[in-house]
Amino acid sequence: MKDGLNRRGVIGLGASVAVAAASAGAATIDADPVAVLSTWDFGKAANEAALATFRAGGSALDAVEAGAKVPEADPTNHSVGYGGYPDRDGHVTLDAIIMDEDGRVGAVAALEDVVHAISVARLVMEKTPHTLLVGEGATRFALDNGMPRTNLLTPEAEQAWRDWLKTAQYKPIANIENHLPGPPGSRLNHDTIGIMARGRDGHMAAACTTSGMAFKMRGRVGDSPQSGCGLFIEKGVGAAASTGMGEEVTRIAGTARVIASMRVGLSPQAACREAVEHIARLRGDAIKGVQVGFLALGADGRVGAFALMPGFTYAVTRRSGATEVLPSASLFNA
Ligand code: SD4
Repeated sequence: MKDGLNRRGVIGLGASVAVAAASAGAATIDADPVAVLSTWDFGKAANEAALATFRAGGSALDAVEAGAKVPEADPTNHSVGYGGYPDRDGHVTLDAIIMDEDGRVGAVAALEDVVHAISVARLVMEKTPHTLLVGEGATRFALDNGMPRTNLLTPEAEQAWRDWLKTAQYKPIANIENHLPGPPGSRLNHDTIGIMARGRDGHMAAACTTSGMAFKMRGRVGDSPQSGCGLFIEKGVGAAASTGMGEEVTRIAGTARVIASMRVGLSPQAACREAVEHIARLRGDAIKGVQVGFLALGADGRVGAFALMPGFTYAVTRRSGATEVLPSASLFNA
């Protein structure tokens, strides 16, 4: 086994939480199946919006879009939508993707001046022959389709950027998000939302939206809007999303890997763990202190979650409306 896996050891928390997560997933198969699953504790509010959309007769696509719009509109969430931390030049740029199990995909990257990147991604999916629009073209497309122009840089986010500039010397800094307030992987550091929904008919859709890494280089795009990296879905298999340091996920096409493992029979939990272990083996000391988390929902309703570091949480909402926020198991202690 390469250094990466041994260096800090597999943590005790992992086993108990893994069992909890696995049993949570197993319990969902019968009476009260999982309807919505999303990353982080703030996923709870997103899940509730998604479930309300289901109950109003919306599709799985409608549900994940409605869910993703909740953190996008929240100015206190500094890694999604309005209020997101800007790039190192002071521009808030958004990445988002939406997809369903029938191969429909739409995404935007480096979108500016529009709050609901996920809705622009859906417009890309529904109104263009393309899967991804970036930058100025994405913004122009959004405005042409009636999305309102909004300054996404809140005074609070601008102040955080100005404070960062005082010491950053404008240099790209590896793992910048892990130097923000709060422990690595906490709500302050990694707020990307990946959300997956499964309708009564079993039809699945998924969405992911983020402002990406705080104070990133201008033009940087992470894993989130790239199919098979930040999000992936396959009919009859399930859906997977990632959060954390996008470069580490993109490097291995992380969610495509999780789904590939599930396709050959791994549980969502084992598949998420396998992808995290692969990153650790591949990257060794290069991922020291870095957070990456995978979350997966099987077509049978089972749930899996696994992260490099402690601190990753996820929200599970069942058809009845019962919601739990659970800690993910992790590979390392800290
Ligand atoms: C990215 N994975 O842009 C996203 C954002 C995130 O912690 O989750 N940051 O790399």
